Amino acid sequence: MITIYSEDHRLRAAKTELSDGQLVTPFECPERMDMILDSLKSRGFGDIRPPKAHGLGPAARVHDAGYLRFLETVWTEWEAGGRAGEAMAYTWPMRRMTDRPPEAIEGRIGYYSLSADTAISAGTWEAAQASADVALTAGALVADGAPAAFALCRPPGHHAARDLFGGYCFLNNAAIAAQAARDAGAECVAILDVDFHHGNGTQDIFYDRGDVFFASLHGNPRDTFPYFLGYADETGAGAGEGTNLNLPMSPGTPWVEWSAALETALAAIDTFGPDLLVVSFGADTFEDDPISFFKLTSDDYTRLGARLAAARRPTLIVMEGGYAVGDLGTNTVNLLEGFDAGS
Ligand code: 7XA
Ligand code: ZN
Repeated sequence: MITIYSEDHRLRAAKTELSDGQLVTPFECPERMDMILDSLKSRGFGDIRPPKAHGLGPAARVHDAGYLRFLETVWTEWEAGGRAGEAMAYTWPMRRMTDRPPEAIEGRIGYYSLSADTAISAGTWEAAQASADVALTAGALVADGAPAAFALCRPPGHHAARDLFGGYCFLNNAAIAAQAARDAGAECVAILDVDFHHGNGTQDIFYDRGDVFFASLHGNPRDTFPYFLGYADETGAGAGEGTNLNLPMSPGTPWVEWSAALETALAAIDTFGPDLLVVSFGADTFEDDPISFFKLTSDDYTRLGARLAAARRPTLIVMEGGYAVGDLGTNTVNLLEGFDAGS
């Protein structure tokens, strides 16, 4: 399987994350990619290619124009105010408040964010654009006939909504690639999100559309991030009614239970009959992940890869989360190896 990867991810190098009431070194760090690259090269997945630049057109198909302008300028505006720290949100439009983007950057950063964990620093915007290019370039390979491709995206994307960043995400790479596939002629696309966290951004973008099916296996939002979306009763709206499937699970969920939910999702996707399957893949379902609570083992990722291959659809695998950095390469390449073996 070919991997698309950009060194520009290193431009995303925030120093701070608000976690457990402290400013810590971000879990979503550049070393994650180094571990995956090492494993790819040592295990026979050395066909690693750079992305092509696509400009902002494809991102503008799923993201709000004001939001994209905000991402482009937030760091410059923040820094121009003489602030010593990284750009962080600390106030949000809440119940019974106005829905208007303020002029001041302290307000606008809250308007366009869903959480306080994700600090913005120099280079974040450039890295986010490169990450979307990675997904688009890998998607183009599949559109051109490759049975599958791996988009080694960083920063991740599935929490990024039409006009919100957070959860380490800025541009929704999977959604941008899915929309690009639609624009290139795919009649319908399914996105299967197997990251530990609910893909609230992807759900938000496609919730009222009948041409993109979204299925997500994730930690129950009553117990974990993103808390305010991802419940089983969110099934889609309008033309999208019935095209959103949430399968939330409890702390301690092991493969036997998780894989039963996977079968449910794949059966629904099969009924939908997409031309393309986009897999939002996070290895934070791993038993030793520091911020998650499922119990998948390294061998389970091989099983997952084989099962995805058995779906027999053109498949774009898009990297999302995974923070057990020492095991991340093994787990990710296990998935790819399982997929190739099952193809
Ligand atoms: O898939 N999403 C992630 O892996 C990032 C989740 C961020 C959670 C932050 C909680 N403090
Ligand atoms: Zn995650």
